[in-house]
Amino acid sequence: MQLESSSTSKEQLSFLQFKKEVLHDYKIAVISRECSVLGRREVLTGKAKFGIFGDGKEVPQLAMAKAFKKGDFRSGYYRDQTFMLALGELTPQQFFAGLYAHPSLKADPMSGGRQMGGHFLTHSLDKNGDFKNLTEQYNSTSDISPTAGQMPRMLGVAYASKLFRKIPEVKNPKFSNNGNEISWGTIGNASTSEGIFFETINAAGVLQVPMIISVWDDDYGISVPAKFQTTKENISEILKGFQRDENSKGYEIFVVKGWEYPQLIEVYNKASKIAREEHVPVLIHVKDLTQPQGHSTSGSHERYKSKERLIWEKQHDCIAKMRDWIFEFELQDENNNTLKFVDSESELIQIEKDAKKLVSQAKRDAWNAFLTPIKEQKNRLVSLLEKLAAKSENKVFINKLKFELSNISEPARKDLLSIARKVIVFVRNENSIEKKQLQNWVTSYLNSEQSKFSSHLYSQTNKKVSHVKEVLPTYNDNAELVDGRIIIKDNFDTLFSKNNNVFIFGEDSGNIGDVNQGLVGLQEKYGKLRVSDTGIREATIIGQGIGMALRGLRPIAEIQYLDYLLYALQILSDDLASLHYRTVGTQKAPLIIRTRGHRLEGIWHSGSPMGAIINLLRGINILVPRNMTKAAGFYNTLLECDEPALIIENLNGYRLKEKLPNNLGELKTPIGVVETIKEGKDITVVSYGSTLKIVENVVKDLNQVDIDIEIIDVQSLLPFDVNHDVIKSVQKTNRLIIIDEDVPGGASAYLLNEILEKQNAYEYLDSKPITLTAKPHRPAYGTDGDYFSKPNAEDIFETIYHIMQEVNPVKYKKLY
Ligand SMILES: Cc1ncc(C[n+]2csc(CCOP(=O)(O)OP(=O)(O)O)c2C)c(N)n1
Ligand SMILES: [Mg+2]
Repeated sequence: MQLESSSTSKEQLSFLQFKKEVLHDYKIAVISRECSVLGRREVLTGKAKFGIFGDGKEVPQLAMAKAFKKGDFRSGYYRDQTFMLALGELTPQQFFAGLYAHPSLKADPMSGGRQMGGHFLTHSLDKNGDFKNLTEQYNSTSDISPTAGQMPRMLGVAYASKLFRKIPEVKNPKFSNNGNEISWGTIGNASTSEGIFFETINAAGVLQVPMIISVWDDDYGISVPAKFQTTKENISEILKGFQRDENSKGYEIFVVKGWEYPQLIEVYNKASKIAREEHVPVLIHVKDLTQPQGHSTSGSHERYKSKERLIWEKQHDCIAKMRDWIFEFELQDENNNTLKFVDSESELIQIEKDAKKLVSQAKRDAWNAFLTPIKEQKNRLVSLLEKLAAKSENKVFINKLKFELSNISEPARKDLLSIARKVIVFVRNENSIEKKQLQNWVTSYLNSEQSKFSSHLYSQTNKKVSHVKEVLPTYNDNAELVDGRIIIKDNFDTLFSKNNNVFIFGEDSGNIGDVNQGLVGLQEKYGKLRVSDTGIREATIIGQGIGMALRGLRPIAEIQYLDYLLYALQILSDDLASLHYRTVGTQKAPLIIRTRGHRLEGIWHSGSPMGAIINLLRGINILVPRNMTKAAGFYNTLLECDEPALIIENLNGYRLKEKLPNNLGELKTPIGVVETIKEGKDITVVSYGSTLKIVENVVKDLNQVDIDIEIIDVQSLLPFDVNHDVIKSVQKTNRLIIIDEDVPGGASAYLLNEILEKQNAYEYLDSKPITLTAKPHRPAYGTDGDYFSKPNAEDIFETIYHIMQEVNPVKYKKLY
């Protein structure tokens, strides 16, 4: 409904329609407010753990919902419940299910209880994990808690519209209608202080994409006022330089008060027209918003807001203002009749009463749905304990625990399991059917409930990485020896020609074909949108990829050097790595991140922070190919899968010679499978990436002193050795050394843990297992810096020799 229609609607009928819409909006607003009010109460009475609600931000969200079309996407934050309610993508009952953390997608479609309430999404995938028709539904990417964390992907979602519009071959009716879709963002005023906010704003201006970012400005970020958050205390004021004009492209910027319902509708209409039609980014600064109940349930704003401010907030509560506007609205029709939305206040009071009733019922329903299955289990358990106690010599103890359990009227799963598992300890020496029944109950309950909290870290569909079988490289008889970079480039060439949905982008990736020439000539061949340069902005390069992947494209985001991945680590960890898990497999972003690293020169060009990466990025496949043929094989594998991955190419491998395969684009490196690259009998050497070359180089020297090593290439850190091949080697050699360039206790410790604990290697070891790593500091510059910082050939030789020397000091004399 446009504002103009209100002032020009002379006909009774259209006025009636307008009135209906306004009153419906009002109803949504009060329902939303009531959810916040009761939600807070649920936390304060202990039914829910924490609550962060959308009160005080209701009215602008109604306006945003009106301009939001099917096919559009939202990337927002925890205040957006009204928007979701207005679209019909959230019901009050689901709102409460989220608050109670009901671990079921049916009850809580927003995350199956995994996320704190207030984190919203829509489901992009069907039961098989395939994309639904995203143009026929409202879409919301899945929220994350870190402030401004929604920004990078918002860019990618918007950028996808540009690609869908500009590249005819990419058109796909399931994903886009000529790129008409808008990426709608919301963010709190204080969160605009984050670096990734500014990085995203700049990138969207450069890329000219249909992104509308609304800043919900309530002058505070928890207790910290705008004065400490934003220069001039005014985000639209300081972003004025982004405003487009006749000479240069940029943003359209609107400022509007958060309680002016008709103006908000007008602004949102204008904004959506600009973004949708012209692909111009828009900033809407929504001011004068309030926090009727304070920031969240963990504190009260009376502690830090002045009396005057609190009074002002009461007076400017957007719902109260909307109510006044509805109540006072009058229009003369052509016959001089006065048209009003309501004839008396009682109509509004009725709406408010109905809303309260509805929300209260929804809350009760959600709580009952949450509690009933646990209570049923509780009753079963109580009866099992009763029976067991009757037979047990530990009757007194069991009865005490049973009594404790009976008294918990609203139990959690934890209460049940804690008590049952304690009882098992009491009856450990007993033998009875009742004990067996209790044991069965514990294992089956643990079994059935654990997956509710732990499933979907990776794909569970037939597109998971483990489903792709290895395809070995094949060679012509007279296969050429070429630089590794040629192999990677020719492989990309084949991939781009085979699949129009594949894109690659990063710093220097386009025009010069990346800093190591792995993409040379490909921009010319496939165009500036398929192979493109980006600004220096690692976090939003990743966000660009996440957003594109969420919309069905197959992006490869390039981070120039591994060391610079750290700028993107937050978004990789918080957003990409957790995406499939936190959405319980209802969204996927099979983004491939390409980077290069390990051995080079200097503190910021030769890092290998693999421990940090594998620990922060569970949910992403972490691959460390030893050469470019292996790397090419990983890209080919991944493009058949629906999981995200990071591929770290060897920086020093681009100029090393490899035989040119004749099945580029087809060869596939399996993921999660190690490779034995040299057999030997004395010791198993596990390594990966650049270090492997050095290990290979000491083989001869070790042979000369009669040490025969077996070398295993890890290839894939996450997942690692799914077939447990390393243990087969250790069973033979009875000795193990793990070598990498990470710090002590980094990825080598992870590998040791996997091999010792998961594969039970300790049973077969005759020598202490050793990790040989870099020094704990960053690698110093230059040849000697490298030599003294990272494991070198002599270190490797001597460490292995030393292990053998301990085994047989007669044969292997001490070196020092
Ligand atoms: C990276 C990060 N830092 C800190 C927090 C803790 N935190 C949660 S909300 C919030 C304030 C956000 O204020 P604003 O962006 O204005 O949004 P509002 O809650 O006022 O709507 C803070 C500091 C967080 N979630 N993430
Ligand atoms: Mg704020």
